[in-house]
Amino acid sequence: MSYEDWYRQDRLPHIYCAGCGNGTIINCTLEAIDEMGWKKEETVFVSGIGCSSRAPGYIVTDSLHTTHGRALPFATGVKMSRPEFHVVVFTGDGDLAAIGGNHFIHACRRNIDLTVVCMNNQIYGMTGGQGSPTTPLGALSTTTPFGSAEPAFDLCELAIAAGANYVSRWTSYHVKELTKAVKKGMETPGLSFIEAMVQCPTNYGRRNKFKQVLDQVEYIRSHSMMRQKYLQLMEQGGAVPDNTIVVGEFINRARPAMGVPR
Ligand SMILES: Cc1ncc(C[n+]2csc(CCOP(=O)(O)OP(=O)(O)O)c2C)c(N)n1
Repeated sequence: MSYEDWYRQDRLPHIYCAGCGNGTIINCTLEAIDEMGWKKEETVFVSGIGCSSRAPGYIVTDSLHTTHGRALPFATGVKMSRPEFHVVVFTGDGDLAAIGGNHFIHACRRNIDLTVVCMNNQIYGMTGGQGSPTTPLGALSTTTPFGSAEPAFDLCELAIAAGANYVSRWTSYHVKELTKAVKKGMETPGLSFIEAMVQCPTNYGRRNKFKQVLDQVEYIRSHSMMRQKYLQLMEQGGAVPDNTIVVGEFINRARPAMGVPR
């Protein structure tokens, strides 16, 4: 596929910092859409506010760049009024799980037929690096200058508990796996949640002693553990290293969904 066909050339250059992982996630999502054979005029992107939420503005389809935390209510409106449309939500960890947390659990509960891609950089990127609900224990941010004292939300487990039909987590390192997961999410009726861990060199990396972009990508890679292996270890009563990123498919089920085209 040609990415040029999907990007609004007149909106370039984009706002992302050098080394940002968001572009990788957007490309993987567009690749999955291309493999699905979705037409541009049938596909709508919806986002909230944040660096990650800027993504729809660079794509040629119709899109909604909405208010902070409200991507899912807007996406719900689009899907319920036009179920034949394919609706993809781009969001960030702050947008989805802090100000938008309530909307997230209820969209999963209703199991609305949406594909939700969360670029989790573990920080508020756009506003200069405040801690978010996914900032790891001990991590530095402008609001946690001595290291975050709070445990981080596990967004995938949250989506499962709330009722989403498809849930997986990958990272900006796992390009092929992530593309496949997004596609599988698109194929699954109901709410599909795909969490993509991304590096944020400017606001997370610099503060947390990743001197180079690649250092952070390598950290993400080396801390990733397949879910099967993780579950096995847990069953045996074993321990996993701190800040392990559990990756893979978490659930693929067929709870009754809303907004599925007849
Ligand atoms: C109602 C409201 N509160 C606060 C803000 C300020 N604000 C803009 S983006 C953002 C955080 C975004 O974080 P995240 O969703 O993780 O996205 P990122 O920029 O890291 O991709 C905040 C708090 C806002 N725009 N609107």
